Amino acid sequence: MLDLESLHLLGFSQYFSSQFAALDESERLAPARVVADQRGHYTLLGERLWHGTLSGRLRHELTDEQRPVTGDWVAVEPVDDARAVVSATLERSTVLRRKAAGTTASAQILAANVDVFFVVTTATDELNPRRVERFLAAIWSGGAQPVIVLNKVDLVESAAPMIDALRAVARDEAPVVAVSALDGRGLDALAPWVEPTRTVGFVGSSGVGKSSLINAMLHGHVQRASHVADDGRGRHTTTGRSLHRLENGAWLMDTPGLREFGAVDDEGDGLRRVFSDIDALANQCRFRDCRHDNEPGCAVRAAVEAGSLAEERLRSLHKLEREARAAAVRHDHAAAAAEKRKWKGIARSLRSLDRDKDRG
Ligand SMILES: Nc1nc2c(ncn2[C@@H]2O[C@H](COP(=O)(O)OP(=O)(O)O)[C@@H](O)[C@H]2O)c(=O)[nH]1
Ligand SMILES: [Mg+2]
Ligand SMILES: [Zn+2]
Repeated sequence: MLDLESLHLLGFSQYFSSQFAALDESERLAPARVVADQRGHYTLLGERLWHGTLSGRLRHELTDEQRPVTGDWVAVEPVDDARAVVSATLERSTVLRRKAAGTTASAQILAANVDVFFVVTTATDELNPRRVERFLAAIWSGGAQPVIVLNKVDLVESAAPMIDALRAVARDEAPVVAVSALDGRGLDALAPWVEPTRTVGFVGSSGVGKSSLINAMLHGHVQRASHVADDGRGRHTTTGRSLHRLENGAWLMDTPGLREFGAVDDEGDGLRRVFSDIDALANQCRFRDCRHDNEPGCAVRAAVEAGSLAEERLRSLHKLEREARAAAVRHDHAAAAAEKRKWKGIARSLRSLDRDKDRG
C-alpha cells in the first residue's frame, strides 16, 4: 500500500518519525495511523491496511486518555497481511479534549493529531456565540487551529449578517469562511487548509453539513479522493470518527455526534485566546488577579461602561470560567476518590500477602 515516503506525505512528520525511531526494537515494528476506532478495534493505515487491537501490555498500562483514538500514530507489530497488534503509541501533536461530564476523573480525547478544525455552523440556524466560543477554546487548548465555516449559504438571501456575527466572536483570531456543500460555492477558499501532510477535522452540531462537506471535498471540489474508511460504495457516511485521505495527501476527519463540549478545559490557553480582547484590557486593571467583578480600578468594567466592550462578552467569560472551575473541582474529587480506591486495593493485597506469608 503505502511506502514510508507516502506516509511522510500523509503526516508522518519528523515529530512522529523520530519518536518511532527511538522505540525499542523499532526495526520489528511499523508505523501506522489510526483511521477508525470501534471500541478498541482499530483500523490502522501504514504500509498496509491492518485491523488491530492493543497489546496486552498497553491494555494494562495506558490510561483512558492515552488509549489510541482516531488520528493517533502508533507502532504496530504485523501479525499477517491483514492483522497487527498495536505495541506502542506515539506522543500526540494536538488533541481535542472534552472534560467528561459527571464525576469521572479523566477527560475524553475526541481526536488526535488534527492540525486544523473546521467549526461548522449554518446560515439558517440562529447563532449561538457561547457555543462557538466553547469550540474555539477547546481547539486552541489542544494545540490545533480553528477555522469557522458557515455552511448552507445557498439557503439565505444574504449571509453577510451571519458572517459579521461570527467575525465578532472570532475577531482576528480565527478566519470565517462562507460555503455551500450543496452547490460548492466558497469551497475553494478552504483549500489553503486542506494541504498535503495536514489533517483537517470537522466539528459542529448534527445536521450542519459536516459529512456533506467531506463528501464534497472527497468528490472533487477540492481534490479527488481515495477512500480509506468508507461504506464500500465510495460515499462517506457518518458511523464513527474516521479519517479520509484526499489524493493530495491531506486527511479529513469527521467527528460525528459532537454537539457540545460541556465545560471548557481551562488548562490550555484556549479561554484566554477566545477572550484575548478582555485579556489585553486586564493588563491595565489595578489588581493583577482582578476578576472584573466589582474591583476598583478595573479596566475591563471601565471598557464595558464606556461601551467599547460588549457586556455580554464579559458575562460569557465569567460563565465559562465558572464552568471550568466547577469541572476542575469535580475532576479533583474524582481523582481523590480514585487514589483512595487504589490505596485500599494496595492495602488489601498487602494484607493477603501477609496472610500468605503466615501460612507459608
Ligand atoms: N441547502 C443545503 N443543504 C445542505 C448543505 N450541506 C448539507 N446540507 C443538508 O443538510 C443535511 C445534513 O447534512 P450532513 O452532512 O448529514 O450533516 P452532519 O450531521 O453535520 O454530517 C442533509 O440533508 C444535507 O443534504 C448545504 O450547503 N446547503
Ligand atoms: Mg455526519
Ligand atoms: Zn478587572
